[in-house]
Amino acid sequence: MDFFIPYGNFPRPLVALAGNPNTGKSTIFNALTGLKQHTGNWTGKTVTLAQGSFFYNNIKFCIVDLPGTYSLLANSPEEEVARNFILLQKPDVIVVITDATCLERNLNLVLQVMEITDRIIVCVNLIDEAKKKGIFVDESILSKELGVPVILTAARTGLGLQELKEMIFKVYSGKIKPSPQRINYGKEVEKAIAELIPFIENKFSGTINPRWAALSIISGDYSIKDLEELVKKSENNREESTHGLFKRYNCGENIRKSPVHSTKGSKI
Ligand SMILES: Nc1nc2c(ncn2[C@@H]2O[C@H](COP(=O)(O)OP(=O)(O)OP(=O)(O)O)[C@@H](O)[C@H]2O)c(=O)[nH]1
Ligand SMILES: [Mg+2]
Repeated sequence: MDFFIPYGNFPRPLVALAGNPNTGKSTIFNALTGLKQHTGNWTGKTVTLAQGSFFYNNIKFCIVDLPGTYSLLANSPEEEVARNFILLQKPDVIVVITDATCLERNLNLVLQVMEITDRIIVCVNLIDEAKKKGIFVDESILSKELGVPVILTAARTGLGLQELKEMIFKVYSGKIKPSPQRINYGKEVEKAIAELIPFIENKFSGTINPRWAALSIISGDYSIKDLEELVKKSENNREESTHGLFKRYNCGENIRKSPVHSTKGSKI
């Protein structure tokens, strides 16, 4: 197993595993690659990434296990590494691993990744644990609501992992083209985004997703190098940014309501 920092050249096709902490990313990584990565949690560990590979249809996919993050807002070294990897390495496929027992909480990251890339698969893991709690996720409704493929897995027993590999291949090869539902942040914010995009395109000339960068600026995240220069453009939009983030959260809640059923009526 190799450890490395997230900059440099990676073999292609490149697959990234993203997700909230403790959703089973490393378990899935190990199962797909046959590697034995330590899956424990401990604080203060250096942010390193595990790289491995798997074959599907005679194609060797390089796969990277990103650190667990709740968002891509670069609030911590983990978030910064995950965000920079997704933005700069532009993986061919990003699998966002979510926890079926608390899907709503996980959708925030899913929606953020959907703002950066189209090549996304949502993996709803821990369905065995969810079942025990009487929670069932309808993958076809969730997939329709999000506009991206959804695969249910129980990584510990290997359930759904073959389907996951097949879906990675289909998204990579273009057999399936996800079309993520992008949040409409409302007139004011969308206007601010539209005004910022030309400046971002001019500055970064296609290296990062301009809509995502515009949203970051409006949300007050200036951590990407050189974004500061664009900040002045968004000075008038601070108030709307809070509104936009609020809407993002609410969207997660709405999606959660339809495809997730709890037979016990418990709060998910
Ligand atoms: N029951 C059950 N347990 C699982 C499943 N997937 C992972 N686990 C367990 O959940 C725990 C966390 O799994 P990890 O693979 O370490 O999760 P992670 O997302 O890599 O965690 P971080 O790297 O800390 O973000 C481990 O004890 C796994 O054995 C699953 O589908 N079902
Ligand atoms: Mg892990």
